[in-house]
Amino acid sequence: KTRAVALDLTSCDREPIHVPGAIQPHGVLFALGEPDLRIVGVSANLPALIGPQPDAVLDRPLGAVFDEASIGRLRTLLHQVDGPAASPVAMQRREGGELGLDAVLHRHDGLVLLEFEPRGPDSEGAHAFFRRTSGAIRRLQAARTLGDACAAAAREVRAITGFDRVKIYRFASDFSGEVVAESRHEGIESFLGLHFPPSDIPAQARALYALNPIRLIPDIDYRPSPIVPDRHPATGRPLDLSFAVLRSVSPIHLEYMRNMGIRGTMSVSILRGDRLWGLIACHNRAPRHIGHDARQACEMVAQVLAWQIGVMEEEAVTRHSLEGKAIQRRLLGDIEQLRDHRAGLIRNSEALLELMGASGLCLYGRDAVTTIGRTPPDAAIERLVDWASRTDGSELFQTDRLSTLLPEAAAYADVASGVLAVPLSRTPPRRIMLWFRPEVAQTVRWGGNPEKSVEIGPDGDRLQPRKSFAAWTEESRGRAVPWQPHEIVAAVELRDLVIDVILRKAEELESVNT
Ligand code: BLA
Repeated sequence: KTRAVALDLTSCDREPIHVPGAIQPHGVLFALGEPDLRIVGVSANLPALIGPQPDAVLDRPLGAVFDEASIGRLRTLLHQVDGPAASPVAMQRREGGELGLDAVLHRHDGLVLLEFEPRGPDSEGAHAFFRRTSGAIRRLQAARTLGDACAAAAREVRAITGFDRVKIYRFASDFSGEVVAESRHEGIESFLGLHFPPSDIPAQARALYALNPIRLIPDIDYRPSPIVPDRHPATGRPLDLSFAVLRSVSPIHLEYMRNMGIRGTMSVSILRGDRLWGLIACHNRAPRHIGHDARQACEMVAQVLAWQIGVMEEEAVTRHSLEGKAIQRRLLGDIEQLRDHRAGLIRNSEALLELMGASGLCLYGRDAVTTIGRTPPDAAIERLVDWASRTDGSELFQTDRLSTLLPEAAAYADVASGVLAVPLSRTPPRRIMLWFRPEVAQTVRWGGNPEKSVEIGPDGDRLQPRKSFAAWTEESRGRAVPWQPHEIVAAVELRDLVIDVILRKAEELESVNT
């Protein structure tokens, strides 16, 4: 093994995956200083793929290895790009000629990183590339729902890459995730609908994937090739490979894939702005390398999908708001007809709960407590209101894990782990509208087969999906689905409507009395 790793879940977040000191050996990495393109670091497998020994080229200009025309092309590209270059540069050796490798480059941390990798069988020239990607994008854009769009993206990425199984993996707010769409070879098991705990893709990996949208592990059984020397000439620190396509990946993750029976993987980030919405995660039972062109095509599919997700999420919010308005109109009509806002709310209770994604509602007032759906017992509501008014008097109050704030709420976590409390009056005596959400169902289907005993590899038992899932289930006790901004807006609108009705009633009473 390349290094010892501590065997607890918390250390997962701390493995510095961007400075592994090594690359995957299917390619060669050069670290170059500017402006003279001096070789300040190179991977130890240089002789196997390109020629000279590392010692023979270190501290010499790149021209010691490649011909003048190649260096010229590289310099032109460097003038044009700041981050990663969009297309490979053709490089020829001074001796030995054509390489049959693609060379991609990017600038990062004051160095140029030049990476050689096998030319994909899919290298195809601009024309074919655009025909293929524009076809994929057209089919993707025909999707009408989020589910269709995800399914189409999975199909297109599988068609482009030939992976056995392509999944759209969506992160929840706690960074656990669910496979929401899948395209697969019939011979490989389905992951559709399965959930995975947050620890399977730890925080630093998610942060890196938000910056660098694609990674590739052609063969998880590779032996890392170290970079010599692994030292930034200016800072003395290990080389930052955040944006390198050849970056050697976490041995923990390799073990995880081994336990899953997978040999080759690729994943592409689905980014909404700078937030990681999900991943297109690809698996292969046999090793598989994907060339530069095909990777770019997959990145484009991910970008179009992200754009569609944005449009569809906005549409869903608009739809929600229109539904909210319709329910308000109905509610107002009913209140007028019944001459009682409580009776009006009760008559519309099902639609209201659905609109709010809540399972219970309580209208708490000094003279009456009305409950709809599933709510905590009256005495508990009494104490809850008392507590909420003390902590957060006149303002709207919301939580998706009540029992961490009010320990006694653990007793009714199954009906009210989430609470959204909207005061109807600013001063005592209190009137307050409380929406409740249950604990997230513990019935999600998780990604580990409880019947099958999982192999324990050299990195220990934490890589059993079942164990990490059990930890997550424990962790998610007492937690509800968080309240979304548009749901909070809907609750405030309903509050305003009810206040209006109450005020009008009070005025009517006053005018009768005077
Ligand atoms: C990385 N974990 C990953 C990646 C994926 C997953 C997609 C990105 C790398 C890749 O493309 O292969 C997880 N893959 C999944 C999941 C599915 C899938 C959930 O297909 C479901 C369909 N992993 C663990 C545990 C730890 C861990 C317990 O299970 C830590 C203790 C670590 N996973 C881990 C690390 C990385 C990772 C460190 C980063 C690998 C890297 O980029 O170097």
